[in-house]
Amino acid sequence: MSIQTVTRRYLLAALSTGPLLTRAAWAKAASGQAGTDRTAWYREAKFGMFIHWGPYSLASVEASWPIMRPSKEFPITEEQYRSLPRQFNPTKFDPHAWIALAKSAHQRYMVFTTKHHDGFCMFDSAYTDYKITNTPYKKDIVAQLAEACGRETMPLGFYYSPPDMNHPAFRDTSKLSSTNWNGEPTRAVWPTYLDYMELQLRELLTRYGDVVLIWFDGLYNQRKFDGERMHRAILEMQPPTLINNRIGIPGDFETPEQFLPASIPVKGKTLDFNHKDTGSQPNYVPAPEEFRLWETCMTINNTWAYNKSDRDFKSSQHLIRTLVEVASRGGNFLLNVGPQPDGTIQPEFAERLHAIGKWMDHNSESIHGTTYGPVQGLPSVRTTAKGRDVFIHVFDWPAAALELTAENLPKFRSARLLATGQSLDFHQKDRRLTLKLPAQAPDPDVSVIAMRAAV
Ligand code: FHN
Repeated sequence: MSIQTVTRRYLLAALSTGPLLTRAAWAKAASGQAGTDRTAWYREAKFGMFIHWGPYSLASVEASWPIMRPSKEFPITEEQYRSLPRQFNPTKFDPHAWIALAKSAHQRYMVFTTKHHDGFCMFDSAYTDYKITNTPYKKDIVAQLAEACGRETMPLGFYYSPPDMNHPAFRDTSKLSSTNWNGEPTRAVWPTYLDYMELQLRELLTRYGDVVLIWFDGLYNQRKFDGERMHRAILEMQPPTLINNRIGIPGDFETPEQFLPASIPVKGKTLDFNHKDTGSQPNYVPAPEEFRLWETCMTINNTWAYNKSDRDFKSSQHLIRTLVEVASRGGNFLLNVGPQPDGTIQPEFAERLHAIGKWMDHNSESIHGTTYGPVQGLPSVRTTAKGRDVFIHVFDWPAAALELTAENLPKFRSARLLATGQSLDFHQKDRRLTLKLPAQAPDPDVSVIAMRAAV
């Protein structure tokens, strides 16, 4: 499939929920010129759904870690964990329901766990018996999800774990995973495992339609997985496919996990995926060419997989404000759901996604297709930018007027409340902008003011 066609499909996906690209950008993309900018669809999408699902969901335990690092939190033996596929039969799995929920939240791409660290394949791989088609369910989950996403123009990416507790060339499987879960690359059989990885990536990129991104999760000492080889294989099959930074080479985007980088990521500065970024320059606004694409992934409670005991759900307001925080620093937000064993998504997750969607129904213009805003580091205001628009996101509504002082504010010619369209009076002198506001905040979670620059 040509890059132009692929680009058009992603753009159709974007247009499936309203006019999103400027006319010029659409013309450029539709002409295929944007095909040379592989990340255009991703920077437009901004908000995606992560999905962690597998037989582990039956036991309400985290994916894979209970056998890698046994803990009292998830008391299950490796034998019990590995027996779960024999009971896995998600008869209520409906990919269209997942897509509908993602679209209701204005999530514009999905990333699904095709194989987590445990090595269990949610697709019908020819290279292992440890897979979904060898369960009572018998059918290929990835195939059904890919078919539904293709039908509903929902861009679909694949999470793929290089660590694989099941493969005897990744580790000596005569021992418990807890003894060698980081893999044993010095064993003579290690190259066989790299061949296995490449073969499975070729399956994933030739059998299931357009794959918008590969989300590797290499954990530690990632260089052992020969990222260059895996990148070559992926891009040989689907050149537009984006690749993250978790197989030992930078790839297309950074992946801070469960946290926001304190400053806007810049090229040449790698974010350690699970250690807080100290933020060398917290309020620095980089030039566009300095900016490093990034995406933070987060759970709604604290578990990536389904866990009926984890009732520590983030509030809808917290999640909406996190989406704004991420967008205000130029990032994508990959918000995770862990479906229940039967394939349905628990009401607490659905409820929060619907609440985000309600907010996005009249504020998505300030998120989709935007980048970091010109004003950074203020206590209860965030900004995003798109073309000649600057969107001011107000967390705590002030009594009468909002005053912003910033070095690089453009000269504005108009101001309006995004939710109602109401025009606002404002005064701008030098670096100071003063906006006259109605007493009542238009939105209890985050109210957005759309400023249009003069040029
Ligand atoms: O170990 C995994 C974890 O289960 C989950 O998949 C997250 C998602 O990014 N990644 C790893 C932890 O960093």
